[in-house]
Amino acid sequence: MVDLKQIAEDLTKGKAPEVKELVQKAVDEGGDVEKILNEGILAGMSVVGDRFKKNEIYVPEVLIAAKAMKQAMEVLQPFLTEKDTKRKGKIVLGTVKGDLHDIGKNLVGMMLEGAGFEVIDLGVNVAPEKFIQVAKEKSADCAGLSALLTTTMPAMKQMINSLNKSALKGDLKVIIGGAPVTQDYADEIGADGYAPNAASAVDVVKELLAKF
Ligand code: B1M
Repeated sequence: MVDLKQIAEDLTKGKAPEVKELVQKAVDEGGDVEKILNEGILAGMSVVGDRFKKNEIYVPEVLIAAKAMKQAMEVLQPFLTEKDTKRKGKIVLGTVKGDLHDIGKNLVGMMLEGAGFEVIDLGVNVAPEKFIQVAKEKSADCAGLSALLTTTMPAMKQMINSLNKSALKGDLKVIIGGAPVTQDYADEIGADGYAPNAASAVDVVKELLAKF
């Protein structure tokens, strides 16, 4: 029987082929898909998140681990859909209008996926109305906005203003982040949450969506 701890351990080291092979083997052995996800893949990503938060590892290591997670998820995905495994919540994520920086946003998305959330990545240069439109269509619980330019930060405020005028007001939580963004700015524009890095974004979203 595949040791799920081994999957977690290999994932923290970014050993993509080994992780994928072990996950496939665990599935072939008839293992519980949810258990493989939670005790193997997500347990590994949780360790990666903690180490990143403590500055024990850096962006490249996280990206390598996240790549291993993505490959392993390809094996599990068909079974997860089939079993309709309950995800922790749905997040529409994007870099705001006028801004093309996506490395940090992608990292946030990977960490959220690693923590068991469903992420709908809208990419870069996302208009305020687009976040709201897709959140409505997909019944998302949270919108994650990233900005790397001081000149694009006002697009976050525009999104919250539009949200407050929409039917989703109060239902869709908003978390913001990016190098020039601060907690003060989040408070000023009425965002529900702010996170300085990808690992803490997971904690903030968990808190915001505590009902799940
Ligand atoms: Co640009 N750029 N850039 N750039 N770029 C910066 C941001 C800049 C600080 C460089 C500088 O001048 N020192 C500066 C902004 C100045 C300012 O406004 N304060 C700048 C500029 C000016 C520009 C252009 C205007 C340059 C030009 O064309 N004259 C232009 C703008 C294009 C546009 O967006 N319209 C531009 C273009 C580019 C590239 C395309 C070349 C490239 C982006 C490639 C890409 O993203 N695919 C690029 C890059 C790479 C950078 C730097 C060097 C690195 C950014 C990065 O990826 N960091 C950056 C300088 C720097 O930071 N040293 C710079 C790594 C990443 C992991 O960190 O994104 O902060 P970060 O994400 C962190 C946290 O912030 C947080 O978690 C992440 C992980 O811990 N986080 C969130 C991010 N989003 C979050 C969302 C959350 C929560 C947390 O919740 C939803």
